[in-house]
Amino acid sequence: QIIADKQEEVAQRKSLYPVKLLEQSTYFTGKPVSLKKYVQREDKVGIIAEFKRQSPSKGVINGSADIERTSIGYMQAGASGLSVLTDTKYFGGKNEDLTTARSYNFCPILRKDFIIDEYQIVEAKSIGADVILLIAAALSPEDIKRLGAFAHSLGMEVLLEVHNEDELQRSINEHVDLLGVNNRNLQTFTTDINTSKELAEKIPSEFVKVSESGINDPEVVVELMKYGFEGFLIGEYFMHKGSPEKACREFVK
Ligand code: IGP
Repeated sequence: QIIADKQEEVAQRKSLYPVKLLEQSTYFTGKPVSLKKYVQREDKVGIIAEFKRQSPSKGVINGSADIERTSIGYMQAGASGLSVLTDTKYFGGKNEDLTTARSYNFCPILRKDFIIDEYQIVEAKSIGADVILLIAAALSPEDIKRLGAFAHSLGMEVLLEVHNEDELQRSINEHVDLLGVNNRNLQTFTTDINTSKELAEKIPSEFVKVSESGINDPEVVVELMKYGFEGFLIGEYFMHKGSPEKACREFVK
């Protein structure tokens, strides 16, 4: 259903904001910042801090959070990058959130959305994103390769998200930069860190490993680093706190 909604949304946006228009954005001609490089910095734990107001599984997490304050706070806390939800229907996000985050921060920004069409990649760049997410569970291997190649042609990086070995084996290709293991089971919405641990050794070493979802303890990050993970995508745990920045700081140091 999410994908059907996206198709409709993309069709509407295409006619409202044609590619020619998006290409005129000053961000469109800019050079993206590398998330790969940022999470691999020696002196910091690679936290990718997510701005998420709500989710289908948890409902409202933080309805009053402010993107300007939160994104600046995350970066001051030492995060390696930002992840900004731009899906409105399921996650209460918007493109303007990402553009606001961009205007206040020099850091890699991941556009967190359900990408199914090249148009959304042009749009991602035009609103100031550096990295796109491709979800193996929602795309064919051919789509992943085609969309990844297109993102690379714009100088952007690609984070491929997988949940299991089958998705991993069939979906990886040379247009992927970071490999994210989502610890959240899409059927039950429960999270299990063992998903990351089990898949770690199956991920070819040329990809930067990222563990996503359900991370709520700095000890877990220390544990996952032993399995070769360099990036940690954390949303809910930070967002449900009064001070997402303070929570983030505890993970970076
Ligand atoms: C963050 P959490 O449990 O820390 O809030 O998870 C992130 O991994 C999660 O928001 C996410 C997501 C997604 C959201 C992972 N993959 C795909 C939307 C679409």
